[in-house]
Amino acid sequence: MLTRAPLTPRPLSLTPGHGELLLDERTTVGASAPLDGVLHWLQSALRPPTGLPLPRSSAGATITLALDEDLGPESFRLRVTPDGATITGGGPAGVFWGCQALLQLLPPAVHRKAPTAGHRWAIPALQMYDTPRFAWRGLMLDVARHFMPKHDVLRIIDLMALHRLNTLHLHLTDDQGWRVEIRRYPRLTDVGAWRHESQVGAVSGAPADGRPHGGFYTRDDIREIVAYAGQRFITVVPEIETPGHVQAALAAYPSLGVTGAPQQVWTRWGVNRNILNAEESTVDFFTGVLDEIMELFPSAHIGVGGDECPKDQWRDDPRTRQRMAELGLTTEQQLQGWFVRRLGDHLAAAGRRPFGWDEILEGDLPAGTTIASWRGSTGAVTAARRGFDVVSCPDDKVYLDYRQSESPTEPIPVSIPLTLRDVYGFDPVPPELTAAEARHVLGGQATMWTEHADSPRTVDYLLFPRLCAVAEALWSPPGGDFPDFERRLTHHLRRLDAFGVEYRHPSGPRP
Ligand code: TNX
Repeated sequence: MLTRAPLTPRPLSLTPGHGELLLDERTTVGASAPLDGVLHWLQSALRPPTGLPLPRSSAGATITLALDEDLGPESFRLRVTPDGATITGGGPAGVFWGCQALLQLLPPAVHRKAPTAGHRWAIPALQMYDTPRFAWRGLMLDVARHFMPKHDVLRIIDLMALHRLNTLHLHLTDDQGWRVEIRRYPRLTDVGAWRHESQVGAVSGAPADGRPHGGFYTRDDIREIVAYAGQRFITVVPEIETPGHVQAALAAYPSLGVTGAPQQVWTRWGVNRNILNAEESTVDFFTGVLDEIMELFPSAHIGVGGDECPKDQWRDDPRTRQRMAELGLTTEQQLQGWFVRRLGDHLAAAGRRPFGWDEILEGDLPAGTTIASWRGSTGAVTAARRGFDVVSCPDDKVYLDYRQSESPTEPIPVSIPLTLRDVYGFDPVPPELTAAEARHVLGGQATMWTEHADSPRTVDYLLFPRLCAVAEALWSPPGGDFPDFERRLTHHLRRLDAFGVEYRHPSGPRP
């Protein structure tokens, strides 16, 4: 019976029972008040595909949601008998993840948006207990290189929920675009959100169509994304890149740059030499941006970027050299450290935690900073040993913009191959860490850079099914067995089919 509905991610403990629970016209749902939101979500998920009314009942409901504070906040117990189902979580998030497990026990058609023919809405009897290995189970989405319309971001959030991922790191700004409205600096989006395509298609093969590319999220778009994610127990962590990867901001406000020269939103990919100047006025500008960002995003963490910042312009600029002398700094690395520290202190003073790529370890950092470790695991090791929390996203394991096979016909052949099996082998904790150091590893995240993913369809192709493997690496205990994962995936792909995901088929790209 269980092989009919194998779960992804792999459950910690599951004991099959006898018989099944059949959902029908008489099925009711119930929960206590703190779980109203989860209950509404469950009704809104089950009603469209089943066509069942699923009314709320105050006592003796068929499906009951409950809390038990002895469990961890994201942990849950699921008990299904022919008479009913109970999902008990340590907190509302645990109940919600239990609901996701329940959905996976139903036929894949439960992921459709309207009723289709001939489904028995049966759930196999069982007892299950599950708890996530990591608190940060993330996906980083680069909406700067190619803008992702809000509707598609909401869809990605639903797909994250299905895989019990709980953190969406939005890379909102880069050389090629600024994607969030900032009221006090309207040119950031009036100018910085639009570019003329020139290098598009260099790898993906898509022809540039000559139209400007762009878009951005208004403040209400962001509020909607944050609230929609919140209803699914997903935290949205924003990132504003500094002091490199800023050409879109320089196009809007050239005086933020070292040279002050007019710029266009960048139309190439790669590492850009144009970086921010280290003036007090630039710190003020970005603390102002971060103030508006903090108004919109309630997340504990706020990203300040920090990766790939070539220091040539600082080295060659007499004013910057003078500034360094005033600040008593001798290297450009220290100057980057000074800049990141100023923004980090501003965030910390507001009760938030700075979050940046592992390059920021080259400078002095406020306590409570969290590091996204991307250059292999060296950043994770250094950060954990220095007492900083870490989110592991090593490029050789979870960079889902990288090509999915060695095949010469593999579409979007970026960088080194990262096969499903490679990704499945991801462990966020580098083996050289002691148990005490490893406690700094909050978890991990897949990264979806979009230089060569110019549409949501291409993002689907690159994310799936590799994101399913990442999700399991972040939720389930270590030591998963790839052939077992592949077997479960065969079934899981039917869920993705019903959902409408254009994944890469594990046997290879289809003709
Ligand atoms: C490096 S990873 C970058 C990104 C690129 C990515 C492409 C990181 C922090 N910086 O700007 O999009 O490589 O794979």
